[in-house]
Amino acid sequence: MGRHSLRLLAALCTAGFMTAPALAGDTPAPPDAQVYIIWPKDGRVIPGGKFWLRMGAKQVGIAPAGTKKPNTGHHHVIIDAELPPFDEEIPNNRHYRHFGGGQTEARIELPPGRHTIQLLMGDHDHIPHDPPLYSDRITVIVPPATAETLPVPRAEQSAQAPAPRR
Ligand SMILES: [Cu+2]
Repeated sequence: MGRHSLRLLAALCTAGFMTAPALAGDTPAPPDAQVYIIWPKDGRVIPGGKFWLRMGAKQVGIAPAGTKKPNTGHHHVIIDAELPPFDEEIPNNRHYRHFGGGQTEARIELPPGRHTIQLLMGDHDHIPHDPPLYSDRITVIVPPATAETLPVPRAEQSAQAPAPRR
């Protein structure tokens, strides 16, 4: 749903024309809670495309999936995709990754190109909170593979080559 239709819906609800649909899950978000990407920074160029994503949360605790504890949730990373519906379980595929173990950092590998990254917190059932807790969406750039970013650089290969016989 676009921003415009949301606004229209909000106006209609305020006017009392209809009942508000479920736009979020049933788990309340703690007041002033915040979810944010610590690293990488927006616009970062990442040669090789492999990096540790560092996930931050303020005023909300991290708990493994399945643990029903007030004011907690677990991280999800959304890669090259939109925010999902807020009143359903967060999808689980290559665009939506769950960190149900309560992880706050994760190894990510991206192919060359521009990619968007965003965090969304989910409750014990993987459903976003009310209101949903998500980070800004950032963009990272993975440059095309070069000699420097290949697994075994040329310099190292020649260093490993057998020494010439005397
Ligand atoms: Cu989840």
